[in-house]
Amino acid sequence: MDEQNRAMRRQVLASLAAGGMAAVTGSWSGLVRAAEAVTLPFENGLRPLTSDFPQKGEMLLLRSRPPLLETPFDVFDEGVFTPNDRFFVRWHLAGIPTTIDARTFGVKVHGAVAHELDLGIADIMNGFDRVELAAVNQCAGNSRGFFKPRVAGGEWGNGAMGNARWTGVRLKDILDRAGVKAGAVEVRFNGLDEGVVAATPDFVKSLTVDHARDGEVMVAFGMNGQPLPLLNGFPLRLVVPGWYSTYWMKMLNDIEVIDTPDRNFWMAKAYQIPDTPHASVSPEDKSFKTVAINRMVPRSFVTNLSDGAVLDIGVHRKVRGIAFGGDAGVREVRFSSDDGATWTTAQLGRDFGKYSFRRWETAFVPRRPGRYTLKVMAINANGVAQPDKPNWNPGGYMRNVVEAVTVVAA
Ligand SMILES: Nc1nc2c(c(=O)[nH]1)N[C@H]1C(S)=C(S)[C@@H](COP(=O)(O)O)O[C@H]1N2
Ligand SMILES: [Mo]
Repeated sequence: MDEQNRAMRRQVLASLAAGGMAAVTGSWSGLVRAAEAVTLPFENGLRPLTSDFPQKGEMLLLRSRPPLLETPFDVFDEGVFTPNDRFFVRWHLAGIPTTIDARTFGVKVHGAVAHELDLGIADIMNGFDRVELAAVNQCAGNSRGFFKPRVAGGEWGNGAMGNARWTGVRLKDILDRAGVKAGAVEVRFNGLDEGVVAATPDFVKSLTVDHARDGEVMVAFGMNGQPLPLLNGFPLRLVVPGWYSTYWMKMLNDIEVIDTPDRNFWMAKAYQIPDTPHASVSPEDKSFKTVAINRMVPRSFVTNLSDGAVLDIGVHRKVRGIAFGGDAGVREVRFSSDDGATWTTAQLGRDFGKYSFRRWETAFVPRRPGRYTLKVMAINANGVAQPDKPNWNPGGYMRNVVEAVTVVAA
């Protein structure tokens, strides 16, 4: 990041700390104008494009209330950091505040602690060490639309993910100030959003005390050098590097240390995956052990070519894309131009840290006319590779497969 960017970031964050910046936006429940649409490559894949949501540019609309907005895939070709105004949005409950006053907003830390805390934004920004980390935020249901047989749930393409530089403070430091009592087992997080009918279970998520205190989990107020957009959790959100974003609580206003494991709906019933390799089962299988979804796995994508692209015979083509290692760095990205029969190692771009997207690039020269199936596979620092065959589970979680793009040389 250059000096000018740093200076801008300091200014923006300073004005947030001084309470000089409140997210005040209109409501977005009005009519969404859809001038154009995109068709994702699966059944019922037609998605209107909308620019009608506050602080958001053009996004694919899955649902408006509560909002589900997907990042158009070409955004991922533009760089490893996903711009805030194109970053995907996912909420479970329709009662989302449209105005937040940064001067009065506070986070409570309570439960099995020695001292309860009530921290304002300025307390968080000025009272603890600041940390910055690049990390991928990916919905557990990213790419669910590709599941065959189809499953219930938001039919995302591959754009329910994004990578940002998060600025904030360590959750560990906040918990240490409160003093976690011996015998505490988990830390539960809640945000300002709520259901519109009383029967809807409030969206709360928990991490073990050890995870919460690992020094990496962070309470973030900055995203790519700016305050968080309202729909991405202004003014504070949890960042849980390497874990699916269901744990990345937005509009975080409550941290409760608990001394029994959290059995609430969102931990014990929702977001359960089969306890099997790749969280995969066969659709006929009805009895399998489940666990709460947790660490991410490696993925990689071609970003500058899409299905059906026509290439010139004998002409050198750059093929590039993004990869991420999940809960570890990217060790290697492999590329194949013959449907996986032979592989070469792609060149990796700059390393922004093990939780970030990483650029990869390679060259490809189609020698004969015809169709070519290009494939890309990431292997992370723990040696975990993407599977050849897509996984399947009834929740449509953790979609993973070596991705393929079919191009034609003519
Ligand atoms: N308060 C709150 N935080 C939340 C959620 C929510 O519904 N409410 N959804 C979670 C899920 S499932 C996802 S995928 C991410 C989405 O983060 P984003 O909207 O910033 O992309 O937020 C997480 N944090
Ligand atoms: Mo999600």
